[in-house]
Formats: sequence, structure tokens, C-alpha cells
Amino acid sequence: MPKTVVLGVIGSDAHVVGITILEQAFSAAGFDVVNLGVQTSQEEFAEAAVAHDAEAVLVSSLYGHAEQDCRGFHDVLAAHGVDAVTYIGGNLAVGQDEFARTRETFEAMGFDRVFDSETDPTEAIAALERDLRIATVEPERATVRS
Ligand code: B12
Repeated sequence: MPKTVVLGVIGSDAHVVGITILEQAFSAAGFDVVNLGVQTSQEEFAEAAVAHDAEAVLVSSLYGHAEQDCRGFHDVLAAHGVDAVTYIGGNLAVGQDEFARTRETFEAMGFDRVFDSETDPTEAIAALERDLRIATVEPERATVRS
């Protein structure tokens, strides 16, 4: 059964190219992707996660206001009864903030993983496969030899 992920750009952010690439990459990797698009509210993420029984919620933010937009996000998810892995990625801080500090900030806010804007989608897919413990069977091992 494919695992469902909810994906969107939070807050008033309108940068759409990154999540379009992520949607294609996650779909090609075998996930069911619910793409909420840009300018998605915290409630919309939570409602979609419930409606689609999502195993992961992937938040994107590019315009530098991620910290404000994500304040209370995990409380909103919890209030809706969402039990899902949460990732955030993109350009999460204003200017040239040191990424290690940015990661700490968002982990403290409750995100399971934090990715910067240099992240290749395959890195996030590999992390999600590990976090959701998806078995990947190599084709030759799956072949039954007589
Ligand atoms: C194109 C663009 C725009 C376009 C957006 C068009 C559209 N509808 O998409 C327009 C002109 C509208 C725009 C507007 C603004 N922009 Co702009 N924009 C860009 C630009 C040049 C490219 C973004 C892009 O498409 N990149 C290509 C995609 C493929 O990469 P990506 O978005 O980074 O996504 C990848 C990764 O980040 C990562 N990723 C992203 N999200 C997630 C989530 C997860 C979970 C994971 C794992 C990975 C991940 O994977 C993605 C795929 O590889 C960037 C600069 C840059 N070079 O990045 C600035 C940039 C993002 N914009 C910026 C700013 C400030 C703005 C404005 C606020 C400017 C203004 N004062 O009006 C507005 C905001 C408007 C709004 N409401 O959102 C700043 C943000 C600064 C910051 N964070 O400190 C940047 C960095 C430019 C800069 N150097 O100052 N922008």
C-alpha cells in the first residue's frame, strides 16, 4: 500500500516551484502525494492529514517567515489528532542564518527533520523511507529462481 504524504507551502508564501518538484519526486518514489499548493494555513495541513490519513506532513517555506508561520503548528496537528512524521524544508530563515541554528529552532518546534534549500529530493525520500520503515526489495532478491 502506498504511503500518503501531505505537502504544501505554509503561510502567505507563494513560491511554488520547489513543491512541484517535490510532488513529482515523491510520486515517482511511490508515495501518494496530496499537494495543497501555496499559501496553506496550519488548519489546512491538519485537515488534509486527517482526511487522507497521511503518514507524513511535509512543509515548505521559502520567503523567510517560516518560524512565525509554524508557531503552534504541532499543537494544531495534535488538536486534530494527527499522528504523522513532520518535515520542513526550504529557505527557512531570513538572510544568511547558520543552518545548524535554524535546524535546532525547527526541531525544538517539533519537526522530525529539517532540510535546507540545497536538499536534493532523493535525500528527503530516503529519510522518509527510513522513518516510515518502508522495505525496499532489490529486484534480484525478489526474483524466485527455480
Ligand atoms: C522565483 C522566486 C520568486 C517568485 C516566485 C514565483 C512562484 N510562484 O513560485 C516571485 C517573484 C513571485 C517571488 C516573490 C518573493 N520572493 Co522569491 N524567490 C524566487 C527565487 C529566485 C527562486 C525560487 C525557486 O523557484 N527555486 C527553485 C526551486 C526548485 O528551489 P526551492 O524553491 O529552493 O525548493 C527546493 C528546496 O528548497 C527544497 N525544499 C523546499 N521546500 C522543501 C520542503 C521539504 C520538506 C523538503 C525536504 C525540501 C524542500 O527542495 C526543493 C526542490 O529541490 C528565490 C531565490 C533562489 N535562488 O532560491 C527567491 C527567494 C526565495 N525569494 C525571496 C523573497 C524575499 C521573496 C519576496 C518576499 C520578495 C518581496 N519582497 O516581495 C516575495 C514573496 C512573495 C510570497 N508571498 O511568497 C528570498 C527569500 C529570502 C529569505 N528566505 O531569507 C529569496 C531566497 C531571494 C533572495 N535571495 O532574497 N520569488
